[in-house]
Amino acid sequence: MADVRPPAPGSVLVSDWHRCKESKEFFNKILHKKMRKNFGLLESPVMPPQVAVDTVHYKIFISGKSGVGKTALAARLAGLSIPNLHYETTGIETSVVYWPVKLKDSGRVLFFRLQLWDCGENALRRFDHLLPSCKEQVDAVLFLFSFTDRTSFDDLSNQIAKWMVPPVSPVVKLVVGTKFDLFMHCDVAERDVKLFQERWRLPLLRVGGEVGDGLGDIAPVLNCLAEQLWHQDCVTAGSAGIHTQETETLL
Ligand SMILES: Nc1nc2c(ncn2[C@@H]2O[C@H](COP(=O)(O)OP(=O)(O)OP(=O)(O)O)[C@@H](O)[C@H]2O)c(=O)[nH]1
Ligand SMILES: [Mg+2]
Repeated sequence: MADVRPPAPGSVLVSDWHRCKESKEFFNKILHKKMRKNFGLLESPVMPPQVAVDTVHYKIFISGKSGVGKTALAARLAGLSIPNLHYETTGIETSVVYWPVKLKDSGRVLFFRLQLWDCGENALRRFDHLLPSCKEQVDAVLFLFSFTDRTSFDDLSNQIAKWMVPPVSPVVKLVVGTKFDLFMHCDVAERDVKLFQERWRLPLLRVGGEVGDGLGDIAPVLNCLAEQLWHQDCVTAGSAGIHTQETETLL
């Protein structure tokens, strides 16, 4: 099946829902003393029984050359601090991020459970068995480049093209430019980013800087990812009303 075209931003989910008062009771479940709660593999947010919320599960692979900021992005999305030094990831590390969203059409609230797969680029090259397990049943790929490393940007097309070859089943593709805070060392011109976007027509987000204690800096990435994933599932299921993960409903 061909890849699903990304929906227009804000057309599937309520944008900036984390800023609405009514979302507080849901976002409070992923926070503890204003910091992000860390969820182990078997843990999940618990809502009171009268507020039953379904959880939908996805596997996300973070791709990009060594030092581009894959581990840092996984930490940022999970609300953890980012190590200042580059410690090469020696294998696969997974982390779980929960993110509540509100569907625009039905007003239904869902928890997205995103399992992030971060694999060190040098480990991927060294051990042939790692990439197949990262790719297995993956729902989305985040293609990373660094604004301070031109070669990481130039290599993007190559990376994306590899995921376009059939029989790869449809996966959501998102491009993330890291180290946007290091503008003094910026090596990728805005003009080139525009040309890239015109060619690939993929959502492109920019991240950088210290991890803030609010949700504001990660909300654009997580909302964009959740929106694409939900849309892809609806299109794959053949009808916006029938969702493939309906059977996993947790009541
Ligand atoms: N200023 C700034 N530094 C960043 C950012 N993202 C990552 N870094 C730094 O870049 C370095 C490398 O980041 P990592 O996340 O470890 O790189 P990686 O892609 O996981 O690399 P491998 O595990 O070797 O494949 C670290 O020193 C981070 O602190 C960012 O957005 N801004
Ligand atoms: Mg790493």
